[in-house]
Amino acid sequence: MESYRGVPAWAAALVGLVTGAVALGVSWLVAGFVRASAFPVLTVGDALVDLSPSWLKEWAIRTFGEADKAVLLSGVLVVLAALAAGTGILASRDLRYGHAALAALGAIGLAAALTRPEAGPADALPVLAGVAAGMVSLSRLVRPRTVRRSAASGPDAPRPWFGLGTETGPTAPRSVEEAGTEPEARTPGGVAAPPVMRAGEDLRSFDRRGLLTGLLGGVVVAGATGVAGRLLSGSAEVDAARVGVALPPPALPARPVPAGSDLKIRGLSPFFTPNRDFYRVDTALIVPRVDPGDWTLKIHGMVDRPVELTFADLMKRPLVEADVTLCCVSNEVGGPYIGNARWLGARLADILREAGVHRDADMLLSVSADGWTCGTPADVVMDGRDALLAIAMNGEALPVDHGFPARQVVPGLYGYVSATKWVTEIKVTRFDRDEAYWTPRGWAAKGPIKTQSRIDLPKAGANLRPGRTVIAGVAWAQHKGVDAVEVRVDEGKWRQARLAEAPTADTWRQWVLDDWDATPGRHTIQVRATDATGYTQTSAVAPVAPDGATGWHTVEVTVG
Ligand SMILES: Nc1nc2c(c(=O)[nH]1)N[C@H]1C(S)=C(S)[C@@H](COP(=O)(O)O)O[C@H]1N2
Ligand SMILES: [Mo]
Repeated sequence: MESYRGVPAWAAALVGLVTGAVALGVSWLVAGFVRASAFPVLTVGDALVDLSPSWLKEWAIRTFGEADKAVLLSGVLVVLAALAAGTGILASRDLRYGHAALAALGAIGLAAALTRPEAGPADALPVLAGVAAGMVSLSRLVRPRTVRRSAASGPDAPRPWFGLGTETGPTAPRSVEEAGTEPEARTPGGVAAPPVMRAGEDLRSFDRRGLLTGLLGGVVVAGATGVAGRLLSGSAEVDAARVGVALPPPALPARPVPAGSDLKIRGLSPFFTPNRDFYRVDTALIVPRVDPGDWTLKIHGMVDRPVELTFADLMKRPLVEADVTLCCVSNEVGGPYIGNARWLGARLADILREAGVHRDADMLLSVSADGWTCGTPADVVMDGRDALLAIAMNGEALPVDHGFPARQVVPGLYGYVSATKWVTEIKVTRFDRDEAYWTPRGWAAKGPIKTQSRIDLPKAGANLRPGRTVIAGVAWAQHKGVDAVEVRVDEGKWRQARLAEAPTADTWRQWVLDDWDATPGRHTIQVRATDATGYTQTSAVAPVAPDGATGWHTVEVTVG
């Protein structure tokens, strides 16, 4: 095999990158037809999330917070870019090596696409189309060609060149050919021409203009397919459908929020968390876009009468409004993964009763449109609390990020065992027969929320002026209720904070201590809550896994 060392590595790498972009553009376009989340970058990212050990996931959440997905996807793209550049370099040696590299990448993509829990055979199409497009792009950009040489150029020899076009086309390597024979012709008016190749050298040369044209063509293909894919993925339609949802009035409005539930202190979490500020935790790299017109909820398993509800059915049911504070089991002590909202939805217990749940069933295994699963204790959902199949959040249809068109909300349980977003299925079953997504990954099968409290003010590390200083925060013990919050400074005496009102035991309560006299120096502020069962938060520090963190939130400040 002839060596093409003369092709600069940067050009070969560029060819590889553009080929990668063409492959991804075409595969994104096809994913637009099949299913947006079948896009290989996403399926590979999803597979990495599934394959990574719990400690790595926890580290990623701790380190990157809600940016963890963006970081993961950027990582996948950077690695892909490096592999694409390498593919270009291989292809500049021998096109077959390049094709083999693309096929190997395609195999990884196929494995990722077809092992997704929600995958069907059609999920192979975006990868196959992308690999095919990449191969075409690579063959067109790296094409060993036989160019007849004039006598001055030496013996006929096959030689490679980069670039699109045909031998007689506008980008054919005329300059190389002609340069070898009559360089003057390429130098009109005696102006210095770009460096020309000499006979013998041109064997290892490439055509810059052809390369540029080819690369531009590739970029245009990648861009056009990318845009078309975005339009096809249907996100615009779902957004429109969401805006078009006319929320029915609640049959059972929420308990009036007592005056004084929100102390309106600057820097303190407001009683209701606005939707745009509400934390988001899920395994979806791009959120499922579910058209309410196509949505159904199937209830099956250990029931007398399986049920299938449409969105219209759901909207016709008597809807209950409830204020519920949702929080995540992976919230560290003092962490941000908690928010309070007004939800509107149908009572899950009523729907389940209509289906006729068998006596020996104890688990509701809910499934979301992207295949994520969640196991909720049936007795908790049936015990009369406001366990909802929710369609609205703070007065608007659920935001897509928060589960549009429908999600579960169960007061008192961490989100991973209760709050399935984009829910499409509830299988009535038993904990000793079925396992939900997080259980084999090191998290407890059941996850009642632990009583907790957080200092919002002053912020950790704050520099404060001496004198009277407000200490304030939130405390929660969903479905039990918070009875007391105590604060201490520098391990001194615990002092009772003033508690704000709360409409029910299902929301957090704000608290404030507004007469701390801050003296110059460094100080440590701690908080602990007592719930309505009489339990006071333990000082023992437990990590978030397997069933939620414990310990007192502690904040250090400097006064000076
Ligand atoms: N479909 C789906 N629903 C899900 C999850 C998920 O990964 N996928 N994560 C759960 C977890 S761990 C939490 S804490 C809540 C968070 O809900 P939010 O993103 O609306 O705040 O959603 C729950 N519902
Ligand atoms: Mo969570």
